Amino acid sequence: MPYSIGLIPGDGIGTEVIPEGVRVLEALAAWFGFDLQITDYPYSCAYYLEHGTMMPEAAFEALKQHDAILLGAVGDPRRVPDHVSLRGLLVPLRQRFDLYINLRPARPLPGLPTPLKGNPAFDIVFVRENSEGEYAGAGGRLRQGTPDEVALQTTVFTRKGVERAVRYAFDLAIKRQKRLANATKSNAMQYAFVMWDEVVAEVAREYPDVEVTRYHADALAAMLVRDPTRLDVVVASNLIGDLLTDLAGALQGSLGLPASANLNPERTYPSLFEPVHGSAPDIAGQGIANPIATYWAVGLMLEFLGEAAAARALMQAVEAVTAEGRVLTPDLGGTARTGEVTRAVLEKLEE
Ligand code: GGG
Repeated sequence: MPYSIGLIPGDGIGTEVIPEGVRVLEALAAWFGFDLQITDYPYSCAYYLEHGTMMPEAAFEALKQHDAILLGAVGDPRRVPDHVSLRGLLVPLRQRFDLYINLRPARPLPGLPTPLKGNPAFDIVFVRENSEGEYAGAGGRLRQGTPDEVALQTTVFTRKGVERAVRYAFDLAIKRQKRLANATKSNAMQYAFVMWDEVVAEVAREYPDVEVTRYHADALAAMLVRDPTRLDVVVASNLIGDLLTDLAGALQGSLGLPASANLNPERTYPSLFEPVHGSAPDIAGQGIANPIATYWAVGLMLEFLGEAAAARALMQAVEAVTAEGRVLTPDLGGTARTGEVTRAVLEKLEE
């Protein structure tokens, strides 16, 4: 049976990097002997401007039929407010398909300089709760546009929602260095994060071999910059995970590198894979977007689909290209164009 993949290139550089991801995916399918059935979806800000919605209700039913979804980027802030585009596409997909784990590996790639002194070899996986928390969408605005305006945005943690994310993080930590960092802000937010910390402490009793450290998220951000090698698996809420993983991406050397897997571990729904970066309107249309985050997203997708050998081969080829340092896009100090990086990776795959 072919793997059925739904593609949502989205906006800006999403439309430039997703075709590159498909090129490497198709090459890997030929080399590793699996079949693909790829369906393209137009959901984006351009679709919104034409139809008044980022994606129609029927799209959920159509996308549900796929084994996995590969998404580029969402956002065209000059034409559509960012909260309309993000909350009209990516966030509802995460919530409707119960993609409650957002998994983001962060490690520097060979040969690429990082902003950190001595280029330390950190290797972290972030587990971000992806279905509720600060992005639950609960809240409202009162007396809008008046001097007495009030805006409320409520963090929603359910015990079940926190526990399943935390348990996933422990299961991952036990397979790695057995160290789990729990990032909250429970000194300032005495309800939601205190319950989160309690759940972590309860689940920890089932994993006596995992060393758990509780951090305030601001202190963890400082530690990420000072000495990221001390971290192994980090578990965090939706907002805190979003912020920490962009910081970690910058520490890798460019936001053009990291990818994330939005997982429904039970496989009731298709999981969704994406580069961490956004639509980058400042460089869109120039053909210089870094496609590595998209290759990495393809690698995470292949691993999830059970094609671990293909995923490994892809990342080895990417790392061989970065180690040589000849074919790099401008965000990494090079002059290569997006398609040239794909050609270099395909050449490495052929070697
Ligand atoms: N690659 C998808 C994308 O456009 N991400 C931009 C973004 O703002 N993401 C926020 C999030 O991951 O919650």
